[in-house]
Parts: sequence; C-alpha cells; structure tokens
Amino acid sequence: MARFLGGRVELIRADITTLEVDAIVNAANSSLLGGGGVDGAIHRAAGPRLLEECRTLGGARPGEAKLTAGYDLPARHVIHAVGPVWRGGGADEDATLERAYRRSLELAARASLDSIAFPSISTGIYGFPLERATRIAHETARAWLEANEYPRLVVFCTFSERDLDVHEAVAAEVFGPPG
Ligand code: AR6
Repeated sequence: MARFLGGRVELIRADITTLEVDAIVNAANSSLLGGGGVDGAIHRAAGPRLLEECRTLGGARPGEAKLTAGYDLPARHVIHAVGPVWRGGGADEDATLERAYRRSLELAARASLDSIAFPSISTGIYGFPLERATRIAHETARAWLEANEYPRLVVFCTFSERDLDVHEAVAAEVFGPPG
C-alpha cells in the first residue's frame, strides 16, 4: 500500500468488494443493471437487493454516477459510475471519464462520506488505455481533495500487479513523493 497527499490518497491491490469503506465505486454500464467485470463482482457480493434498488434508478449516462446502499457488502454504499467506452480518443472519452470520477466524488461529499474506493473505471471491458485513465483519475482526485474536505480518503483499488505498478508511477508524478 502507498499513501500520498498527507494520507488522503491510498493505492492498494485488492478485491474492491472486500473493502470496509463508506462507498465503493462500481464501473457500471448505462443500464445500471449489472454486467461483467467489477460490476458483476459487486452485484454478486452485495446480493439481490442491490439490483432491486438499481431498477429504480432509471439508468445513467456515461459520465454520470448514482448512489445506492451497499447491502451485503462491507461498504455502506455503492456509487455506480458509468465510464466511457474507448473509441480511439476522439469521442470525448477523457472528459467523460473525468466527469465519472468527479460526479462520484461529489456524491460522496454531499453524503459527507469519509472514504471512497475506486476501481480503474473503463480500463477493462471498455478498453480505455490504463495509463491515460489513471492520470485522469489521479488528477481529478487531486483537484477535488485540494478544494474539498469530503471525502477525507480516496482509495484507488487495483486488481492486478501491473495495474498497481502503473498507478504507483502515475501517482508519483501527480501527487509527488509518498506520504
Ligand atoms: N475489484 C477491483 N477491481 C476489479 C475487480 C474487483 N473485484 N474486478 C475487476 N476489476 P471492468 P469497465 C478491475 O471491465 O472497463 C461491465 O460489464 C478490472 O481489472 O470491470 O469500466 C459493466 O457492466 C479493471 O481494472 O469495467 C460495463 O458493461 C477495472 O476493474 C463494463 O463492464 C474495470 O474493468 C464496464 O467496463
């Protein structure tokens, strides 16, 4: 685990469904009704009541996010964020990904949540290049944390060793030295 920005940012390698944080973020699709990847893992771990609540939300466009309860998860809430599908970079993917992170942070702040954990949104099935996505994620978090008290802690939860390496390299550039 590595810490940055006076301890307000953490990089870890874990299964996000095991984290005891106030909210985990789901890399959802526009239906908000589940899917593969981390979305499938979160729905399996949260149990069927999560899908019941998601059915009431009316979906979300790319760049939007919606908050639900966490049900059987150790996390109290799930923030369902819809990232962009990578189409080569000319379809506003960067701005849409940035918005997905920012809206998630806004929801967490509005609910006065202390801690939020993000997966690497859009970098799996949606095909967004990992390093480019990681830079957007970290820069959006830095700007948010510098201007806002909540959430107090942002966790970037990577799933593979390679992803963690990329996050550590980008974090050193965006946040400066660990600590
Ligand atoms: N914990 C943490 N990270 C995980 C986990 C886990 N349990 N499982 C996968 N990842 P993806 P996307 C990582 O494909 O690219 C779904 O079908 C994974 O290694 O889950 O935004 C949705 O319904 C990768 O780094 O999400 C959408 O249709 C990251 O999570 C679509 O996939 C994101 O990969 C969204 O695609």
